[in-house]
Amino acid sequence: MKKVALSGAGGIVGGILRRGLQRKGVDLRCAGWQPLEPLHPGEDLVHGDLRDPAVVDRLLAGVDVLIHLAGSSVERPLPEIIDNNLRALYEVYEGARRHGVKRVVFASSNHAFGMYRTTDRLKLDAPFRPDGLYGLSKVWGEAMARMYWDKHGIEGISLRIGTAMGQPPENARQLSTWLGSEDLLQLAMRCIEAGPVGCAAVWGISANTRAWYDLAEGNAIGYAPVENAERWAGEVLARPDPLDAIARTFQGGSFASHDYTAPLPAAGERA
Ligand code: 15L
Repeated sequence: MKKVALSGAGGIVGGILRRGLQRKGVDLRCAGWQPLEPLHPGEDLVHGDLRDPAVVDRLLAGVDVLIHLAGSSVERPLPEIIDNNLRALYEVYEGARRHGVKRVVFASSNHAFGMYRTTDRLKLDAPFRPDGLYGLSKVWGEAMARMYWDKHGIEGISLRIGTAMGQPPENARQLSTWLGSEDLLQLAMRCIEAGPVGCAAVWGISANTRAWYDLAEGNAIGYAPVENAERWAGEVLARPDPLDAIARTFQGGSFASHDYTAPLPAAGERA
C-alpha cells in the first residue's frame, strides 16, 4: 500500500482530506505547523516548520506520494509568501529527492489565473495571469512541479483549487469556483491512485454549471466531479453580492481588487 503524506493538515482543506483519506483506508502521515490533536490512537503525525530539512525528513521518510497543502493560503506580505510558499516548497521538493518520493501533489490555486475576466473561459494550457503575490507563488509552485519532473523524474500534479471551504457557495463568484468536499476527496484519491501522469494540472472545482474552466477537455488523472454549486444558485443570487466592481470583473474576485490601480476595463474591452 502507498504511504501518503499530507502537509497543511491543520487547515480547512487539510482537515477535510485528513479525515476523508483515513476513512478511505489511506496510510496517511499528517503534518501541521502546530502539533495536531490525534484523531485516533497511533495516528501518524508530525509537526514543524517545513523550511527546516530535518522536519521535511520526518514528513517524507518512507513516503510514496506527498499532498502538499502547507503555506500561506491568502494574500500576505512578500517576506511571508517567500518563506512559506517559495522556500518551504523548495525544501519539500529537495526532501522528495532525498527520500525517493514518486509524486508531489501541489495545492495550486485559481489565483494563478485570477486576472482573467469572469467572461473568459480557460483551458488547462491557458497562460498564467496571477492576481497578486499569493497567485504568483502558485506560478512558482507549478513551475517547480515542471522542473522536478523534467530534471529529477518526480511526478507532479498541480491542483488549481477554486473555493473549498467545506460549506456551500456563499456568493455569485463561488457558483463558478466552488469545490465540494466529496469532489475534493475524489480529487485527492485520483491523485494518489492514478497511473503514470508525468507533470499534469487539474482544475480543482466541482462540475459547476457556471465554471470558468473547460472541464470537458478532461484531465490526466481521471477526476470526474459529481457536485454542482448551481444547487444553491437561487438562494445565493437572492442575496446582495458582497464583491465590488473590480472583484466582479476578474476571476480572482477580492484578490484581484486588492491593491488594484489600473483603470477598470469597460465591458467587452480586450486586455
Ligand atoms: C484560494 O486559493 C485561497 O486559499 C482561499 O482562501 C480562497 O480565497 C479561494 O482561493 C478562493 O478563490 O475562493
